[in-house]
Amino acid sequence: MDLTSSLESLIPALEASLRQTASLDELDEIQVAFLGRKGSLARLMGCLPELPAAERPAFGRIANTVKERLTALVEERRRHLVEEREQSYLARFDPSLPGRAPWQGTLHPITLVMEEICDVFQAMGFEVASGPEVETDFYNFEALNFPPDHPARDMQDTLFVAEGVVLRTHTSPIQIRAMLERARPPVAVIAPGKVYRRDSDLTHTPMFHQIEGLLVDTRVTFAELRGTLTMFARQVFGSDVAVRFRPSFFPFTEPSVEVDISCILCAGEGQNADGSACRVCKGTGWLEILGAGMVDPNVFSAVGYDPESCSGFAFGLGVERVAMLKYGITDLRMFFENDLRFLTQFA
Ligand code: 2NL
Repeated sequence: MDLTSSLESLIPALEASLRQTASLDELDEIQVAFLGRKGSLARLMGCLPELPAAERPAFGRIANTVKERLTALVEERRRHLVEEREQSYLARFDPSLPGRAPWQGTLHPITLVMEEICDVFQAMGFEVASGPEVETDFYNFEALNFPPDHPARDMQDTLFVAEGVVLRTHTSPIQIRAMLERARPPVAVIAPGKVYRRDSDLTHTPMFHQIEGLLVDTRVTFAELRGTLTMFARQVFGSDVAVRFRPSFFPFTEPSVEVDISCILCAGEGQNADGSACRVCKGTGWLEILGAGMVDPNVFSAVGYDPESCSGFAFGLGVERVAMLKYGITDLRMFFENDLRFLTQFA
């Protein structure tokens, strides 16, 4: 067989091969065998120099025509096989099957409790404020009437960023800023946020959440403090809880109180039906939920308010503690382990 016939015979040879090609992988192999750099066509073209010079142009033309034909045959087969693959996929695909619902996250229980508490105070007319987590000594301590040698200012208790710069240890600085932003009372703000302390054990984490509140006007009395915080406690823990106020001390309030509610597990009884001590209140019948007090005159002076003509109350609570009491959670670490089996229960 001469070279030209050999060239032309590639066409029926490829056609025969393609008829037996069932997959795209096989097709790739056949394409290489016929049209590849070392394939049949290339091998025959390699014989060109053996031909007499006069026959070479004609041979070249035929070779090109054969190449085009071979390429067209491969591509036609490829289209067919791709189409077949899609058809078989569609045959297996059931469009009537229900869709897979995308995974949807839930709000963290701390976020939920924080929002709930803010809602209660917003309904009473308080405005939600926020501020930086990195604070200066002035906003975190000095304006709040902490004496220079107060233990909270110690490296032992506070996380320092630089000399005179701290991670806020409470959200009070937000309220100091709120007062400075307003030339005069009234001020009614609620300050939720993350706070930081140099503390880490079973019942303390270096970061936790706090909500503070502040009401300043010309004649705010302790009666407003009692009424406001009693309303708050009943809305968050139930309308039947009893509330009591015990004397306490904070540098930034005078007088200061700690606020307890009757135990939500034993209803203030202090014991279970069988007479054993209640595990939530440890037998006391009371749960501490808040610290509060009348704003110390020195705090008003620090923000340029006249302590003679204005008065106010303030309070602070730990969100993790309130969330634990509200939901009966006994292990603080639950909030920080990010176990979805725990977190998704509060949605
Ligand atoms: C607690 C006690 C409290 C305040 C926070 C406050 C803020 C300003 C002025 C005066 Cl700007 N007081 N905040 C007052 C009393 C208690 O927190 O046990 N927190 C977890």
